[in-house]
Amino acid sequence: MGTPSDKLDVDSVAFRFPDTRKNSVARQRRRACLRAAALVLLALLVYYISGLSWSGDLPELQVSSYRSKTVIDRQLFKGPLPPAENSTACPQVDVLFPGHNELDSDLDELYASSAFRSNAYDLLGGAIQIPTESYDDLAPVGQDPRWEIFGTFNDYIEQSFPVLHAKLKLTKVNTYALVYHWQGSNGSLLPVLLMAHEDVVPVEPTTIDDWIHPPYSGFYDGTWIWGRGSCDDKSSLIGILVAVESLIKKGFTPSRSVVLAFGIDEESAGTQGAGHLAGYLEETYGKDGLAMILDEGGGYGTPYGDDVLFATPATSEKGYLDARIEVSASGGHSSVPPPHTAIGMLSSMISALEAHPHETQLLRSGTPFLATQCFATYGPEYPEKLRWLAEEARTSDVALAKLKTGLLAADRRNSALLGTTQAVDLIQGGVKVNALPEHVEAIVNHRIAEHSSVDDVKQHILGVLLPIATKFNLTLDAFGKNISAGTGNGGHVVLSDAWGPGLEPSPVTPTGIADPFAILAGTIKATFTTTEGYDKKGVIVSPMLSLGNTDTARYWNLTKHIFRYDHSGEGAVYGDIHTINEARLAEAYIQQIRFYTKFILNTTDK
Ligand SMILES: *[C@@H]1O[C@H](CO)[C@@H](O)[C@H](O)[C@H]1NC(C)=O
Ligand SMILES: *[C@@H]1O[C@H](CO)[C@@H](O)[C@H](O)[C@H]1NC(C)=O
Ligand SMILES: *[C@@H]1O[C@H](CO)[C@@H](O)[C@H](O)[C@H]1NC(C)=O
Ligand SMILES: *[C@@H]1O[C@H](CO)[C@@H](O)[C@H](O)[C@H]1NC(C)=O
Ligand SMILES: *[C@@H]1O[C@H](CO)[C@@H](O)[C@H](O)[C@H]1NC(C)=O
Ligand SMILES: CC(=O)N[C@H]1CO[C@H](CO)[C@@H](O)[C@@H]1O
Ligand SMILES: [Zn+2]
Repeated sequence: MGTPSDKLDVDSVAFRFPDTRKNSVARQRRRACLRAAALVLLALLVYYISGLSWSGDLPELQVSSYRSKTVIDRQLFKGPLPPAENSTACPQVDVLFPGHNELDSDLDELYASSAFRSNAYDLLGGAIQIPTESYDDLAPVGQDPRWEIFGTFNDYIEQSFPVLHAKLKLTKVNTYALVYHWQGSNGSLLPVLLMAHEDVVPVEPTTIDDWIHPPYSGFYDGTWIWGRGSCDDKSSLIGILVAVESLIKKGFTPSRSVVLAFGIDEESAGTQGAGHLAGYLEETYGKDGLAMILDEGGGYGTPYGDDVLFATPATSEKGYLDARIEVSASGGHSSVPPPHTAIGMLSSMISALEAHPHETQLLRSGTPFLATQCFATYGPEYPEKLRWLAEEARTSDVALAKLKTGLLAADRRNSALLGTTQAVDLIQGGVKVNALPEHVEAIVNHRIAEHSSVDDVKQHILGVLLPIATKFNLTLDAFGKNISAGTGNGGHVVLSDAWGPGLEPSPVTPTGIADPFAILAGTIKATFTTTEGYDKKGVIVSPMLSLGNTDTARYWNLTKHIFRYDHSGEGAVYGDIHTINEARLAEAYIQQIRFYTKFILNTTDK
């Protein structure tokens, strides 16, 4: 991570998925709102279907009828499994209802009451009214007056949750980041950490008139709660606080401690919030000192037919590297040019990189493979050929290779899940039309695949550029090492980290049936199946790879069990996050509160 321009926010992933976001307002109102993270995670899958042009030498298959129980263990392929059937390809857990059943149902009853709801809407609306905007060029806390609004926000939080503030210990980290500690009764259990961020993406002033209700109104119109932060991420932050406050009012004491940590610059550099919180949390709780972490991230949707919900917590995140390529050459008058100027040489390098994209891989041990297994096993409208291949690919290397080809052919955007991406996003060079350029540079943005590493990416770049440096007689400094390349009479090329060291792909959170992942999965299922109006055939919880990063990128030392999940999905957001008309479906926000409540109960009950 590093400079302010270095956006690693999961919400900033530059992808757009046109088929899931056709932009008529009417349509947005009907469906809408995946959080961007949910979008990134889920919409890719929709692409597995759309535009599927791949055809291989496969038997013709009939479109799905659920295969019967007796032939679950394969032999003959017969379409998707019903969600109630367990499988080895995508093992599912049962719904997990909190042990304190009465408390949970009491709270569900409370959350259904209109008094509770209107109070909860007010609390979120009030939080939205405080514009805690996150700027890329913010100087550190204390040096930039634009941070002061976070003090107002924190005062608001303290006034709004008196019961919580009487019970939990609050520590302010770097002035505005907040850590709450709720002491558990059993000191030998590791605490659980719930995260959210206080900051929001700034509202572009010229777009204010395009908002149906003003961006900092927090207005509740009877269905939606309007404004910047209503979805990303104040509904999570306030939702967590409402859940905790409600549990305390019911007299609940957790067995393990519950820690809440709220960053202040997730939407920009992350250095002032999570950057300080990481150190504080590690000092306080120790390395691997937490049982698990829950932060914003993937959501839920029905990408493969309306009757099966897929919830996709991100259990791993891609890495990140911005690589700078600088070419220096002798200047001079452009009337007597060499055959290649520095710009020409840099152009050759860029062309070569684009001609050699990073290799995609579909590994059986990887998260994209696990997710593919879940969609193929349970998605009613998953493409039949891919479903067949996914099943065969569990044991056959030939089928695995064909599955990879099939996924990539279904949509080129799937390559972002299966490989490191590169994008030449910045270029600079030349000052005058009659002067040979002496110094030119480009910056290449990389999102690093789960199976790869920062070092792999550097090696790849070096491998592609070395022959070119040699050909042009350039000396080569590759990421701090002088590599023997050309004679140097052509000039010099330097490869380096553009802003600071890259970020490795995250550790992969274990997702076994006995891991904390199962508690999350069971909690998600319990929340859905007890939601009023729930009418699905079932809920499948699948691990997922996130293409972007959240504040958790700084928290790897605290636990192996990191989950990035918002209990939010189709229909929960009006417009879109990070743009105009961000609004949270009030009902969906109540469901978030229900989810956080059950999550705390299921992770901290005796
Ligand atoms: C599903 O199968 C796994 C083993 O593959 C098992 O551990 C788990 O308990 C099963 N889940 C249910 C709901 O039976
Ligand atoms: C605290 O938790 C540990 C570990 O699960 C357990 O062995 C112990 O019995 C618990 N103590 C109490 C007082 O519940
Ligand atoms: C590289 O340098 C050699 C002499 O050292 C010269 O013959 C050759 O033309 C140069 N190549 C380029 C591309 O400038
Ligand atoms: C590489 O060589 C150049 C000159 O050829 C020198 O300026 C630079 O310091 C060297 N870098 C390293 C890392 O040795
Ligand atoms: C994690 O631990 C390592 C080794 O103790 C330390 O060098 C690193 O700074 C820690 N990472 C963070 C983000 O605090
Ligand atoms: C980890 C934990 O304490 N989970 C609780 C969640 O709810 C289940 C089902 O009632 C309890 O058995 C667990 O104790
Ligand atoms: Zn966010």
